[in-house]
Amino acid sequence: MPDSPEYVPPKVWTWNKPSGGRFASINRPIAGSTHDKELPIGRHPLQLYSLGTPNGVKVTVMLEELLALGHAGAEYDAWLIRINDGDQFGSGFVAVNPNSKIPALMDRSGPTPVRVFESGAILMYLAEKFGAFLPAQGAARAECLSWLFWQMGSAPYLGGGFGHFYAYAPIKIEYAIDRFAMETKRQLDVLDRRLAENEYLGGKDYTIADMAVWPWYGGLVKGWQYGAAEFLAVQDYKNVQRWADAIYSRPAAKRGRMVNRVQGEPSMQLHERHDASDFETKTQDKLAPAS
Ligand SMILES: N[C@@H](CCC(=O)N[C@@H](CS)C(=O)NCC(=O)O)C(=O)O
Repeated sequence: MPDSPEYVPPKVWTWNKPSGGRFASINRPIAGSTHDKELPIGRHPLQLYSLGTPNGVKVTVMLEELLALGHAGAEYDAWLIRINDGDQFGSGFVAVNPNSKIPALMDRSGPTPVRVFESGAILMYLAEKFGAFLPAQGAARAECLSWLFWQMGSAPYLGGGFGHFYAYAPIKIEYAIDRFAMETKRQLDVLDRRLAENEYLGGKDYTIADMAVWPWYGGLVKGWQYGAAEFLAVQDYKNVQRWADAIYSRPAAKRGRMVNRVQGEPSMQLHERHDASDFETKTQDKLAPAS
């Protein structure tokens, strides 16, 4: 457990006790692998190593959308990386993402495999590879990328800031919760104003910007994150609600949200995805009784 609010930091910080809280078992101050473990490789061109958190869902939504558009080259194997068990510190995973965080992608479609890490980089890579969900040039491309990078900079305040101190920290610190609730509500207002005048974040078209923002802020206003819907009065963000519902009504977004998901309704959990038919036959409600 951390010390009381009167804690006085020492001159030099040292890693001399567990940090407490939900992620105490995986938090550490050094990078690199902790153990040797090769990653599995499936039969498809794209190999995704991930978990169904908001950062992971961005990529599975994109892959399912690409497949729905008819891009057969976007067929993928989605392997489960259990971050609470430390899978992200295995040598194989670290070779794909030296930052030890999901999602991580290996594109094995060409003669030399290409690794891509960071969800924003993965979305851009896929959008450029398939020529989809990212305007090719000009103002529309600039707007899409602006919102994509807005997400990369903003979501850590929501997840690492608000979510951590409201839901996961071992003690409730009013200062921290106030600071990050304020910023989270400001961010929701930024989105709400944008979506009051535009159907999607980039403008009239659905793009990778929406796919990046939806799992975080769409999930928040739908009450899927941190049990904080009432606390943040998410019903007030009417345009964000409208946009979140519109994306959730897309079959590909629904499927993307199921992949590598390990909590919630068993019929919505597809731990690994290796074939389009897995959504019908391998969700946890179908597998669990047999296992
Ligand atoms: N900026 C990264 C963030 C990725 C990230 O934070 N992933 C989390 C899960 S949502 C993770 O793998 N955490 C494991 C750890 O911190 O050890 C991205 O967008 O890909």
